[in-house]
Amino acid sequence: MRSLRTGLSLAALVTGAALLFTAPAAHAADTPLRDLAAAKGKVIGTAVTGSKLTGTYGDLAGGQFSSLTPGNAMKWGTVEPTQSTFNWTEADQIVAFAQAHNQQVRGHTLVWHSQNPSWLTTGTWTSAQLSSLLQNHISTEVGRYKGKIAAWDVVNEPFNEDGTYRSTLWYNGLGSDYIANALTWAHAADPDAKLYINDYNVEGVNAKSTALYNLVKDLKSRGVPIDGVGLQAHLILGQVPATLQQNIQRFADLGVDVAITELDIRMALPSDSTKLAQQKADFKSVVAACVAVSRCVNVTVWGFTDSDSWVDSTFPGYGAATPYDANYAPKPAYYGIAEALGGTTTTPPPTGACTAAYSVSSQWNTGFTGQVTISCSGASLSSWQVSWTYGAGQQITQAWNAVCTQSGAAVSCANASYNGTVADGSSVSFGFNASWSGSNPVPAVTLG
Ligand code: 9MR
Repeated sequence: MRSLRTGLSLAALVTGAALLFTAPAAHAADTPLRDLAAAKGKVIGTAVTGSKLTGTYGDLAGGQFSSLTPGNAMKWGTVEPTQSTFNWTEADQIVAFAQAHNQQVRGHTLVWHSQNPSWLTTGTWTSAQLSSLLQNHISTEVGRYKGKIAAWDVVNEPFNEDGTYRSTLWYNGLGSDYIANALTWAHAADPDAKLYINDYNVEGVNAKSTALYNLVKDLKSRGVPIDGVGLQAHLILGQVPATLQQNIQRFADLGVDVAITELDIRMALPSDSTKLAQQKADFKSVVAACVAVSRCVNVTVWGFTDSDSWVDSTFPGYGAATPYDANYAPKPAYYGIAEALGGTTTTPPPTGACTAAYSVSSQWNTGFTGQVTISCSGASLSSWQVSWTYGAGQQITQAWNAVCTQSGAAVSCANASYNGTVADGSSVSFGFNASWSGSNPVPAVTLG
């Protein structure tokens, strides 16, 4: 590392940048998803985190979506961390935000095996006590938000993959009728709310979705208040079940609504333009399947930005599962949703960009060390070449991590054998030493 001999601070050294191709800026002119959905008679939702509902996150959550689902704020462990001590702060905040933005709220979730308070899960309860705890919980929470919740995920994830009932606090303590009772208690507390059973891996026709189908059929025949099924749709890139629409239709034919409640489509990281294009096709086909069935009423994404997704921490090496990137730029997936909702994309979907930035990192009386960084976002490169023209007689004397040639004032640097690949979301740098005299202006660089 060379020291600075001129007394110039690093901050005073200038940086030049050249764009290979640029992504269109924000698509303010595009019709919001919520308006497209409304024109199709659908609701489009997102899970949200209450503390983030300001700034760009708030603008997008309020402007693009017609329904909000609290990602965690209404779960039992959140609202009653200590028995009889309630914390409704985040839930209230999300409901107020939704009302201010003319949005529905999907309540999530009343009866689950996960995210329960420890006082509940570690306690020893008789069946009668457990039943009464559950009834009180449902009456209290549903009652608090009576008239403000369009739909409740009353029961969450009751089944195993083979269609048997999951062994949980509720099933083990109360038998399978905990489901019918929970629905009945919720209906008593808010007769206008639509009541759902919600599960994952029930998107296609399979043993688990068939168990859900049989349960709904049985509940309907017994007069239990069940209005809909939630298909969570935590999907993997390229694996939208071929039977999705058929499955939605069979529930609709039973006489219940269907909602896609937690849609995300994860990919192995890093993302690249091929994967993002596949993800667009996948989002589009899921939304299109819902659009095709009139009783499919809502598609909700489980977080709308890659910066607010459960995927990355739960599935190491996977991510990029939502329609907006971590900087709130719409990804191709966003346009897949828009197109399935009948939107015509007036601005082309962003193709991403790779850029090259030239900087001088140290300079002394006769020479300097420079660096060029090639960065890709929403795009990738398998080889690269960066060129520029020096304006004041500078002369490259040595380069590393690139093969550089200089002819007169024209410099051209190509990747070395080992660093031609620049993956989406990553960068590659090379460096050089050069001589200068008089002045050392920063050239414009071209990446090609
Ligand atoms: O998004 C939720 C995440 O923040 C929590 O850590 C996680 C804990 O299980 O729950 C996530 O939401 C889940 C939802 O409530 C039910 N279906 C699966 C979702 C993803 O885990």
